[in-house]
Amino acid sequence: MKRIFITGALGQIGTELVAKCREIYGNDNVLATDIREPEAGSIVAEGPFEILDVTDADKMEQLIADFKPDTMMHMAALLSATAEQKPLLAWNLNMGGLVNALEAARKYDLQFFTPSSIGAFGPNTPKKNTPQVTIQRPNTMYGVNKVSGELLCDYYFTKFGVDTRSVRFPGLISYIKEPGGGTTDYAVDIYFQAVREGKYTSYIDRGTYMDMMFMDDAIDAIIKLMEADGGKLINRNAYNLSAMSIEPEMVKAAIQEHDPNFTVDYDVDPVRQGIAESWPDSIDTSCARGEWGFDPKYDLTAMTKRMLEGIREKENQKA
Ligand code: VAH
Repeated sequence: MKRIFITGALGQIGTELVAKCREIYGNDNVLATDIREPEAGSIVAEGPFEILDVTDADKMEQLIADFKPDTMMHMAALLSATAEQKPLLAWNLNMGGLVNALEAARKYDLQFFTPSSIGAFGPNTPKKNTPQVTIQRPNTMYGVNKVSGELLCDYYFTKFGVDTRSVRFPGLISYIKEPGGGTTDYAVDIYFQAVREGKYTSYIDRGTYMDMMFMDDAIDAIIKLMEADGGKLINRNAYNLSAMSIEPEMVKAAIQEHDPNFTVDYDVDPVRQGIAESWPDSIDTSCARGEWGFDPKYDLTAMTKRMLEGIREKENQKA
């Protein structure tokens, strides 16, 4: 992997993935693309950038022909809550964009990464220590997109020899770029509100466990997977990844270690609560650990410290 083409570069993962790839592979070896211009001062704006709607196959292939990458990281997608509000838009963007990206990878012989999600599991998937290979019958459009995407990546690998690689991300927690439209976003919002307001109203109920991971561990995992020996990858369609299984009261307690007066109350959103309850409580990551050395560094305590420090620094810069 030396020269990388990234879609969805302005998203929660894309923003930090672009920065990390430019740090490792060189600023000019990473072409960031997204459907809108980056904001002035954005990390993404510090290197090559092009406007791209991933449903426009011709534009995608024209940019690839010009930039000549060896790797595609396809990050553009609508997240779970938005996808449930606009299911047909989600299907067209999430699946139309993925097919275009896989076709481009096939035609230009690109190594390929796109994320799946714990959202690829459904209500009848085993909830605790969810296996790498198990029942996948999600009841959300996002989940249907993610299962379809895993199968499509498998197909392009077996049928066309495209070096497709993927992971099932848990909720990802970051202070660099606030997410939008996800179910796990409460676990990001709670930190921002702790710093800004000293209190938080959670739309996910107490006791609702979901897998989560600090963004630094997610970005490191993508790089490690893409640099791994492909001959050793058995579950390349999508590796279970997670660093912790947490629920809102646990996050509250971790924040209270820093701010004892921080409070949380609940105003549960039935749609996002329903999505969260259809997902596993905790997933098994032994395949990722065994096949390519996945090894997250941040637990809830370390993540909370980093989040509060990072948000305070951002808020002070605004002041
Ligand atoms: C979402 N953050 O909430 C995403 C993710 C596992 C959750 O896919 O939709």
